Amino acid sequence: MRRDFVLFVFGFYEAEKIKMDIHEAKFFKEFLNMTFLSYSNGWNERNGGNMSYRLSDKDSEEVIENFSFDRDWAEIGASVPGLKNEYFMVTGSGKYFRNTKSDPENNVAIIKIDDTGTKYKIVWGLESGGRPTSELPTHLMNHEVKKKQTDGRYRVIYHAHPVNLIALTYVLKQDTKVFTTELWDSMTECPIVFPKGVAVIPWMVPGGREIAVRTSELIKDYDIVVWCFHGAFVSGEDFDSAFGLMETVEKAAEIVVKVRSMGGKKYHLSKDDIMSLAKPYNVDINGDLVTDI
Ligand code: 2HA
Ligand code: ZN
Repeated sequence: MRRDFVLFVFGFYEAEKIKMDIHEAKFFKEFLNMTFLSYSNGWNERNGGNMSYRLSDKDSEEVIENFSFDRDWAEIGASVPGLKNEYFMVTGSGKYFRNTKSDPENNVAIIKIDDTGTKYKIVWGLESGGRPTSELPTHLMNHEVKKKQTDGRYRVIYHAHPVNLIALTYVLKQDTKVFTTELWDSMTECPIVFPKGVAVIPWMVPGGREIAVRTSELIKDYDIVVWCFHGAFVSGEDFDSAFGLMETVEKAAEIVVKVRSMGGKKYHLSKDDIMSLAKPYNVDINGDLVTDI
């Protein structure tokens, strides 16, 4: 009798422990903080940019009682079997990063992928209607690649329109080596923060499967892909690393813009200088990407 009572209380405690208002969940708060910070940095005008986070089992167990499963399944527009039954927090199509934090119910959603990896269902949010981001195919295809490649460590895909990086796509040769060398050679931290370099793809129509396929091919080897005349896609283990990468690349781009406005670089970090950072900082810098500029 006593033992039953203890088990009953313990069971009740366990049930209580997983019941959480979604607004209190760490991933939820971090997602909203990051979208607002990105907006505040001027990288997400109007409905520009989008973000997605793959929930861990612990995240979804904690907040599952906030979900409702009665909405219809919808087509993703891509096939991502490696993500079957996963939950994602995503920004809404046409919604503004400026508003996500103050009104998450109407600007973001949590979706569940079906067990074929071709459909999704909104289980939380977008209460006044709407769909997940127009870039959902790119987000999910990138997640599928990164989940597999990193054994599930990478959870964040983030797209923004950072000013200086976009500006550079009108001036620099639209080439992975040229961008990587220019940016590495603009601040010593750069080869350490993004040792794999920066991939560049020429202009393409956004929102479709074609750009999703091209980006997901490149995200295998690079954590950041620049979309010329448009913005950048970043992948990261968590919110801090994804945001930190965008922040560092954009700051490097700003330095390049300023230096060019002052007449251009008169001095450079040499390839040897760049490569000499690898050992003391224990990073694998891809020296093949350093080119003459
Ligand atoms: O969400 O940024 O690329 C609007 C966009 C599309
Ligand atoms: Zn965009």
